[in-house]
Amino acid sequence: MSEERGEEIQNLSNRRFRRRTYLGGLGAALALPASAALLSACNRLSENGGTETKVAGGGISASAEEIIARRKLSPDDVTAALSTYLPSGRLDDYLMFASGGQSGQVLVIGLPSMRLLKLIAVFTPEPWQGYGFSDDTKAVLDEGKVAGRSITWGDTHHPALSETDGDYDGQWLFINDKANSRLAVIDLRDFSTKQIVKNPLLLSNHGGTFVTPNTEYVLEGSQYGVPLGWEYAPITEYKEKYRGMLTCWKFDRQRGRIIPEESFGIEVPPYGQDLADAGKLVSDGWAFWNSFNSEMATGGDMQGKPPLEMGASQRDMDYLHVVNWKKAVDVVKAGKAETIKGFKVIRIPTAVSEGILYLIPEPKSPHGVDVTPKGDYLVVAGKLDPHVTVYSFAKIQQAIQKGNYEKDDFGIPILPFKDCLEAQVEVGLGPLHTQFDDQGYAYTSLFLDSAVSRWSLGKPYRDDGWKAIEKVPVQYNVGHVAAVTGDTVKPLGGFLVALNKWSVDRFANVGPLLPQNLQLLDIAKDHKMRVLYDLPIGNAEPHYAQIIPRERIKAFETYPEVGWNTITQSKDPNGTALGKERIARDGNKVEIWMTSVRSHFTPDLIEVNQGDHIVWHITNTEKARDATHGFALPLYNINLSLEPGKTETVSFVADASGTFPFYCTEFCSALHLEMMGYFLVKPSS
Ligand code: K7E
Ligand code: CUA
Repeated sequence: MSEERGEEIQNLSNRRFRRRTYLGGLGAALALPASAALLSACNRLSENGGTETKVAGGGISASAEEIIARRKLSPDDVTAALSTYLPSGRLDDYLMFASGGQSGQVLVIGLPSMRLLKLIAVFTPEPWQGYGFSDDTKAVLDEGKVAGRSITWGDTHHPALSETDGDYDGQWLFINDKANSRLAVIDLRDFSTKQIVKNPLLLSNHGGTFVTPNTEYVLEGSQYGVPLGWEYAPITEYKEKYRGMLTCWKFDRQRGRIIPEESFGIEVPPYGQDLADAGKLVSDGWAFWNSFNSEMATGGDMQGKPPLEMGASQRDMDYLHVVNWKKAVDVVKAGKAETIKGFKVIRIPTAVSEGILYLIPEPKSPHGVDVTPKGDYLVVAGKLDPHVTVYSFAKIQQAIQKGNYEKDDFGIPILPFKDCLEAQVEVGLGPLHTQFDDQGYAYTSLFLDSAVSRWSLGKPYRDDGWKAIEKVPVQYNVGHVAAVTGDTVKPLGGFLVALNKWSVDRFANVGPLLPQNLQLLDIAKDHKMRVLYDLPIGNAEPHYAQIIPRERIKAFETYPEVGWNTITQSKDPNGTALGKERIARDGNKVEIWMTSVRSHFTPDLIEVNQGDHIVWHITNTEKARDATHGFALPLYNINLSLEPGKTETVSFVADASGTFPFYCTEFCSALHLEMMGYFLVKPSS
């Protein structure tokens, strides 16, 4: 923009500002509890010429106080804005990976700005990334087929960043699909999905994905019991035939893949296993799952039985499942697992006799279980109990040693509740999930109260003991909360995000299906908690999220070499250098090695015969950051994303004759519109 033109716009906007009524400015603002520093800053600004401030270049712009007055901002609003605003070009300090709920995706959000940076396609085809259009990404989605059927969505709940020594290392991300009991592996070098695994014995999961402290295993717990392998069984045989399963998926960091052959499940009763967490430090080697239907209710509301949710809430206690996964690994290695439909499973009697599985009563219908940063306590939040219940890992171990326990109907030891209990803290109504900070505080979401509770952990975290400190309302009905590295051995505190289920009146009316509301909270130690920012999510319901310092992510800026295969993360044999483009025919197979570079595809004219099998490789030979091209082919439903260096292959039968202009879908250059070509398919008769 020229200086002259800039000044013109500046003057125009000044005229507009002058026409507005000044609303009383700081006088009004001062009456409210105010940040003195902010107000004096505002005052300093306004001393510089009353309500208007000179800006460089001679123009006049609105003063901070004028904007505050015009926009009717309270001092709290202003400090909130100052806490989250990022000038253009400045980077967020943290990245939040949030589940994308029913979209089957993962959302990447910058903090503190709360800007959406990316959607990572996982269980759902996604055109911008060309995900589910190229041969390789179709193959990833096909790994998620269930009994041969393509599933075109996922219900993602719990993202898990890979960990080293119990802390996020920024290398991998895992996420579950609750709807079909699947897991995905995302490589954070390029933020894209590399693998989907289908649990061969289950149809729903929930307590996953959670990783062990060095990402040896990715844990996945079933939710709704089925006969393992989900074959038909009458509901009257629920107790005999239906089961849950806790699956330990082996992750091979070198290969960047889950290895199903080295993975296994632990059979458990059909108690409706829920959320989970892996032990760490002192509790490394153990994992914990809640359950909410130890009643084994099966519904039948139209057959004169209590509705399922009532049946599932009859007892005062459900069971926390305490699992020694390290011992389970040894038991599988010793050949003591059975194989069901090709998958290794430790049966309940073996799990009991080997000391792998214990139960502890926990208050009615719990939801979250979260391990404290030192691995020494487990925090269980019961939806129908206003307390969080804190178990001591040391006491659990003592109770196991002591050995005089009752057993459930399946012969599983039940450790006495009182023997394992450390504390109960009344935090409020409907506690669900808990995170931690660097001050020895815990933060629990309160679904029914629509609030977040801050409470203090007892020793060795804080001397003030186990007690509730304060509550801050959120809008509304919070599910999970996520604090910066808030479930690791080194929580950093500072910020917390409340992932709210309902937004009701927070946003402009966009019809009966409302966005979710992700709220950023300031949880710094020196003042009360406060809500800073509302981020509407308008494409699905996020559940859990994890927040990692930005600098721990070492993603590629462009692919390392031209001709890169993003699934193998190595050179693609069909990567094509400039000048090496060609078209080869072998019978009715036509193979094309194409390049893209600003602003052309080579070749840009391709003629084939109707019925030919086309194998089309495209290499983006660009080396400049952000020089992405797209590739769209009409009728054939093809859209690729070609980031700098990437090679993609798409295969199809040219079964429709016609004249097909293909083109670049990214506005990549001044001659972007000219970046096209013709694919001519000559009719066979
Ligand atoms: Cu509470 Cu699936 Cu973690 Cu939703 S779950 S909130
Ligand atoms: Cu390449 Cu537009």
